[in-house]
Amino acid sequence: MKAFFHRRQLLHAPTRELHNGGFTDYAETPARAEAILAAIGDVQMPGDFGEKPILAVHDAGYVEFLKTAAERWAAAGRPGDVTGYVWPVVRRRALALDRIDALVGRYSFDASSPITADTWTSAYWSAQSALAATQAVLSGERSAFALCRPPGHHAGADYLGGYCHLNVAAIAAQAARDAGVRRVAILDIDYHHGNGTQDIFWERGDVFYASIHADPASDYPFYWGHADEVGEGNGAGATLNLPLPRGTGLAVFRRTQGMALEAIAAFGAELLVVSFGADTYAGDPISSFKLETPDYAVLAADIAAACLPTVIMMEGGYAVDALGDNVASLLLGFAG
Ligand code: OKP
Ligand code: ZN
Repeated sequence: MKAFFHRRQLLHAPTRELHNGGFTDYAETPARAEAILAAIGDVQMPGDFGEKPILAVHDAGYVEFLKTAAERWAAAGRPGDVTGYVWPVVRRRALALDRIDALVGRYSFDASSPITADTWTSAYWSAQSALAATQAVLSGERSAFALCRPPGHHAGADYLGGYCHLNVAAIAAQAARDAGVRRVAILDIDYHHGNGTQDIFWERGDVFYASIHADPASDYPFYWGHADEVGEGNGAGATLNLPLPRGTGLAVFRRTQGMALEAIAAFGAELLVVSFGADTYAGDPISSFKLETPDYAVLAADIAAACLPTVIMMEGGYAVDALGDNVASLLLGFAG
C-alpha cells in the first residue's frame, strides 16, 4: 500500500500538556511518527496541494490564527508554547478579538494541545499527506495510507483540541467530494470520539460519519459521541455513534465495527476514509480498550471486505514501542 509522509510533520513538538491536574510530557510526540516509519518502510513525500483543500473545510480566521498564534504569544512576552486558559462557553455574539489569550480560547476546546512556532507547518504537511493518499485512491489505487501527524479528528472547522489542528479525515473526504465522488463515508476507529469530524459533517447528507469509541460518559472528549447524536437537517441519520465500555476487546469491537460497515454500505458510500487510532491497544498509556497487535489485522481484513476505495489516516496511538507493529498489522491485514 502506498504511504505518504513529510519530514516537516516532525517539527511540531510541544514540551508538555496539562493532564489530570498536572503537567506531563506531551503524548503526541514526533517519536510516534518515527516508530511508524521504522515499521512500515517505504513512504513517499506528498505533493503540495496548497491551502485550498484545507480552506474547503476550515474557517479562514482559524487558519490565520494557527499561522500567527506563536508570534502573537512571543510578542506578548510569554514563555513556552501557546496555551489557553479562558474559553467562551456561551458565544452570544461575534467579537473582534485581538489578545492572544482571547483568540486561543475562541479557537480551541481544551488545554491539552499547546501551539508552537512549528505547529502550522506540521499540520499543513499532515493535511498534504492526507490529500496525497486521497489523490492516489482517486487515481485508482485500491487503498493508501497517510501517516498523519499531528492527527486530525478532534479538530473542527474553527477549533483545535485533542492534539489535532487540521481535520485530515474531513479534508480528505471533502477533497473526494470535490473530485466528484458523490457519497463518502468516514469510519473512525480511534479510541476517542472524533468530535471535530462529527461537527464538520453534522448537517451534511453526503458524508457519513461512523465512530466506535470509548463511551464519552467515562472518556474524553465527554461532550460528544453519545449514541443519541445522529446529525441534523440534511445530515439527520448520517452520523452513527457506537460508544463502548472501557475494557472492550476484539470480539465486541469487531462486532461493532461490523455494524458500522453495514451502515456505511446501506448509505451507499463510494469511497471510505478510515480514521485509525492505535490507542485501542491494550498497552496504550492514556486509553482503556484491550486490543492486541494481531487484532488490527483482523479488523483491517473486515474493512477491506467492504470493497471500497479506502484512504487510511493515522490518528492516535501512544504506546510508542508497540505503535509501529500495530500500524504494520493493520496495513498488512488490509492488504490480505
Ligand atoms: C487524541 B486522539 C486525559 C487527557 C486527554 C487528550 C486526548 C487526545 C486524544 N486526562 N488528553 O484521539 O488520540
Ligand atoms: Zn485517540
